Amino acid sequence: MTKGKFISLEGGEGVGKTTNLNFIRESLEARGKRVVVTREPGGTGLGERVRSLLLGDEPIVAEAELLLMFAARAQHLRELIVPALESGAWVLSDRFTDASYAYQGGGRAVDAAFIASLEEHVQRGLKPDLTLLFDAPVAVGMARAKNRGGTDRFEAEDLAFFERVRGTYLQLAGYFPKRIRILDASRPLSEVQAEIASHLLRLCDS
Ligand code: Z5A
Repeated sequence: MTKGKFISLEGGEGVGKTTNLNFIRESLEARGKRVVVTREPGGTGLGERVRSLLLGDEPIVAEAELLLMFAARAQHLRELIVPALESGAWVLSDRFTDASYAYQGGGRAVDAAFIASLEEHVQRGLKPDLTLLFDAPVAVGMARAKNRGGTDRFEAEDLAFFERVRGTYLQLAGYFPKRIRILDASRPLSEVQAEIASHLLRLCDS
């Protein structure tokens, strides 16, 4: 039984997850919540090392990529997420398992049943209380990300890959409409943040 709440931020590249993470942290802290901010892949010493492998240049086959994501996630859950939730903190994660369905499942065509079995064994029923899905046309996210410079192994993928990722995220939101809230991230930041605030208010009051 956990005491804190678990929020994940999802979406394609450049849609504003990292930008809004700070806004969410400040909003929750203003309401007296203790907040732990983390990310996937990453969040622990091991997870950050796995992240370097995953974002590096070395070719990685799709199944190995998925297993590395879940290896980092297993460590992340036991070392950071579960203890933080049990201590009453709110955990904000820049990406979580929906990204595995979207990128490895949708993007790289790994069987969703394989992902679901890893999810079941690694998470033992733990899922985010709220997932904010930042959605924007792929070209919008790509243009924003380009301004930042540098290209990792995922960012080197083509438009069709990111269209499949986006399509899978939207499909997941259709399957889990209570947990996953779609935000139109192509709007000005102030409008996106007003909508985030209303979702947070609802979660704080629940
Ligand atoms: N991955 C995976 O394959 N499987 C998994 O299971 C997991 C992850 C967990 C690392 O993710 C990679 O791991 C990711 C998927 C894979 N690869 N990709 N692509 P990451 O989250 O670290 O990297 P990212 O997705 O590339 O994040 P990002 O490009 O940094 O995007 P972002 O955080 O969503 O965007 P941002 O940095 O907040 O914003 C980008 C720019 O847009 C910035 O200049 C902002 O000021 C600007 N911005 C943001 N919002 C707005 C609005 N509303 N208007 C105008 N400008 C805005």
